[in-house]
Amino acid sequence: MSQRPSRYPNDKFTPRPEDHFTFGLWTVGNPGRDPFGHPVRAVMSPVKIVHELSKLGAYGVNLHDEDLIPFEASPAERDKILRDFKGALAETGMKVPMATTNLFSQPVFREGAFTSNDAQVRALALAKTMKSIDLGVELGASTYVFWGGREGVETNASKDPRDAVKRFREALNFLCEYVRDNGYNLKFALEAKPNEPRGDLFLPTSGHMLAFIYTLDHPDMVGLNPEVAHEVMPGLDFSHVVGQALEAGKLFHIDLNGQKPGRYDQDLRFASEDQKGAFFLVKLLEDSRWDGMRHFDSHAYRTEDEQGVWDFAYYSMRSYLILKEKVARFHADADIREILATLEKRNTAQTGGLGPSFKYDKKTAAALKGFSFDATGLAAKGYEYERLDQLTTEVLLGVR
Ligand code: GCO
Ligand code: MN
Ligand code: MN
Repeated sequence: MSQRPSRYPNDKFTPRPEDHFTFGLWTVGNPGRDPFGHPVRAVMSPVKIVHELSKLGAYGVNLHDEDLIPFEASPAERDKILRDFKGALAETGMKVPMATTNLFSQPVFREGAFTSNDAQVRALALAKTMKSIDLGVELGASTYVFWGGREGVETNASKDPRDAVKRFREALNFLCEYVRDNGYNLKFALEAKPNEPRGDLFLPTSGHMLAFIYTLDHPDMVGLNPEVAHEVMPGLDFSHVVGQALEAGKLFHIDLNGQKPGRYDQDLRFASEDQKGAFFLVKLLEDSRWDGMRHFDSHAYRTEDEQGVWDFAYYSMRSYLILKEKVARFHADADIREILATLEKRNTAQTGGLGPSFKYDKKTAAALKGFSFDATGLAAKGYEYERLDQLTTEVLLGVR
């Protein structure tokens, strides 16, 4: 890690490589193009991005094949780019924990990649992904993300959604075999999104993806890469999404950013929106001791120049660390602990000598059916969640 810019404070929220923060090359490299306007920032080379992020305390970068190697690059160009990039990694100690394929930018994928109605396009998507997997593995990646940007429709007249699911399954089964056959140490992480850039995308939420995973030939190799924005767009609670993924042992990767519900994918700086939601997310990741990368998939406002991009990156990491400290405060707060202890007493309460958890046998079933419950007494006592939430809010607002 080289010299941290003096613009940023050196305090307990200063990011360090051991915090395992990563950024996509495409995130800080985003030149500020949108559907209505041209780029507002110069294109930055991957080598420069690696050096700058290293100064800010990041652990590594993640990439699509085309973020590093242009689609039309000759073998000689590819070798040179790869040599320079590896040089920057070696110089800074930065890692590439995750790689993925761009199956959405090239016009040939306008109708889909793995789910395209054209079998030659599906073949091209497989070939491009295998080459991109080789590249990722060469750079040390152990997670491979699948985001189906063009795997969707504008009109259901064009495709039977059952065929889309079948084709996507066939592609993933094929690619799992490819990884096994080559002896790669690589797991797949599926990223859902409800819409954009297609009118509707197949397998639109992490819940859909999770159910789909268990229909694959090698479900153990495949997990999830949920993104804050993609689940907040349709109004879901992201912590519930991540909680289910964690509980199933399927949180293989995560895309952190900020988003207002019901809008296009805003890709805002992490914790710049819905700080309470971000707090509960950090709490979940930290409480579960999840050991994955804290990856940011977001970009700086289009209003920003290059300095604004580094501010965006630095503050993404800083906000995570501030929220992590708030989580520690939450756990240490005596009043919060008291409410949680009372809750835990209720959680372990016995019912006629049975409980607190229930496993079926005939005797237990008969005992529960015959027990005389005091439903009125049970209903009478409140849960103190107004106070619990206010205390949490006060921790977040900095007065506790
Ligand atoms: C998006 C997605 C992408 C993917 C990326 C990696 O909405 O554009 O979030 O940024 O995460 O392609 O697979
Ligand atoms: Mn996104
Ligand atoms: Mn993403």
